[in-house]
Amino acid sequence: MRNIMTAPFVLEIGKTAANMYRLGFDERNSGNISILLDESEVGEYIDLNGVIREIPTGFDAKMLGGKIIIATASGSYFKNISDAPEENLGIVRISRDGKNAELLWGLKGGGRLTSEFPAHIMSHISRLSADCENRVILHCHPTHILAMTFVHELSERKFTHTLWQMCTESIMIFPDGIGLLPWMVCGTNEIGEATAEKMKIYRLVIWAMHGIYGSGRTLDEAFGLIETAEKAAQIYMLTAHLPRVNTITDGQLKNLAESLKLNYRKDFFD
Ligand code: 2HA
Ligand code: ZN
Repeated sequence: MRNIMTAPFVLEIGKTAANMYRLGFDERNSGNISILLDESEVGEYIDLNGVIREIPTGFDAKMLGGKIIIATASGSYFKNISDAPEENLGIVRISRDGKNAELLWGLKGGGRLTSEFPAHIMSHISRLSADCENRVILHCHPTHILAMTFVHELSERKFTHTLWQMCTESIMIFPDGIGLLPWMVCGTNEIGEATAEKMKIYRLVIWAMHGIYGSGRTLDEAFGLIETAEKAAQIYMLTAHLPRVNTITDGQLKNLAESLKLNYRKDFFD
């Protein structure tokens, strides 16, 4: 067996989490990450038959039965993951009946899976139905996205359109737009179901006055979506209270999208 502390998926989560902490996206124990892993990839590092304990999922996760997932632990501080991966991460396999997560590694000291496990698992199911190569779900609290949900109308169309207008790259990176949920109690199956419903069509979903979910085939892709949206939100928050002298017009945005042959949400323009 190879040393799991050197596994690319462990190292990558540690590195990304530390980056997100430094960017201010993940204060204290906020944020959570989950990544679907290939059996062959994990099998090089851990015994796939050695179930340490069974963790009830509390919802029907049958659609992911047999899948192996690495996820952050409940209460884990993103700044500390790379120093103590075994305490701050867990690798689980969803049981065939979807009722349990079988712990194969990590959550050392009796740790629990992220409180947002329902939202992660349900979102994985949705994203896989849209893109069979999607592997990553990422949640965090980017400052300007959050701030913007306090002062901008919470309409998916208007919110996305404003973010598209703030940076030329926005429409190139998320032409499919951003889903938006009203404030809800976090850590519940209800917010998980609502997020997953949005994830059927969006790769990004904002939780008003809380944070954002991003998804992708890789951690870089999911994180890249979030940082692009956050950058646009930052420009908005820096300029919303000032007289607007210049703007990227709808015509210019459409020209850009058409010239790049993007499959963009045409209905998000007025
Ligand atoms: O894991 O961010 O939404 C802490 C959170 C809950
Ligand atoms: Zn959160």
